[in-house]
Amino acid sequence: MKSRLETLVQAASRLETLLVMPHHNPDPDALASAAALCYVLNHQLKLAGQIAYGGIIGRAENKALVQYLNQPLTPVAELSSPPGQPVALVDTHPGAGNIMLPAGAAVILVIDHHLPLSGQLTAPFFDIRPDVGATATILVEYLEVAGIDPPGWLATALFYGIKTNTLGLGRNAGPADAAAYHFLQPKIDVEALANIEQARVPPQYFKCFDLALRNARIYNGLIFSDLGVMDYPDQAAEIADLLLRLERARWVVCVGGHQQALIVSVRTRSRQDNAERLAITLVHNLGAAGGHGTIAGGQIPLAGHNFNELTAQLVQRALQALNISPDTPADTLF
Ligand SMILES: [Mn+2]
Repeated sequence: MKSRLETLVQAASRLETLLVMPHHNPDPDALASAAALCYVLNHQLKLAGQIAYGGIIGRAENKALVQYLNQPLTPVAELSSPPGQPVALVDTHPGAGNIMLPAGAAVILVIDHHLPLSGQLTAPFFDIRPDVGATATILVEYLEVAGIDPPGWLATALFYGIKTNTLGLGRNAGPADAAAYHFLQPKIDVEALANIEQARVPPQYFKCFDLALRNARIYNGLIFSDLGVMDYPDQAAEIADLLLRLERARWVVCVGGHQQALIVSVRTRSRQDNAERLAITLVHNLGAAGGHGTIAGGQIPLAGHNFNELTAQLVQRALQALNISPDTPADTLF
């Protein structure tokens, strides 16, 4: 770990600026990891990283986290990055399908826990560990080895990142995640965390739930739900997590439109199943997907597609991939 820190510091040592980018529509793990990387580099090199993100931060908890971080986050669209702008990617990697780099950007650092699907990474520094449940876990190791005692806000954000990504260490988590979680726990701001987790939501939030539950169709162990047009892209994942609790559920696929894309979220209950593989099969030839263990997601550009036909096609693809007869009658929730 010490040599990894040295290599990281070395790779960033001559930079004057650094754009730190989490993936599109960043989640708490991506946001906390971006903030932590800035903190480490500022501590080690006095390098002031700028965090920039694409997509939107829509989920109420994530908005509350951003407010709590009190750290400027710039939408990519508002950037004017010079050619050759050095970029660090966190919780994603080049070619992942959930990151759009500014034109001419040069990826210098990559820290992620998603396994690259194809090709070799050529960044000067990369630390990719598919065996950990959250990128925040990796950043905690850098803080520890650098001898940094994280301030309460950073500990809280990283803790929340690990907590949400692993459902409190219960999903896709390993020993490194547990160690990071317990390292952070005494340092967190308990009240702030409770406020983030219980963030207030607008009435539309429940409207989306209502639609998702009415639209849920159950085919043996697969639940498929079409959320229609969503207020923010994370809604598909949020509802997929909820539906996965249904007694009969082994797989959940939720789809919903946001801006010009169909967002696809995939969940499975079984550690033997591979959510990423199903997500990739679903979007094959249509869009991009990625994931980690039992959770995955993807998106399909809607241009040139009829929303309902596309959704029907995804149902057929899911049934075929899961060896469920296409003639299986669909049940409803109630
Ligand atoms: Mn993430």
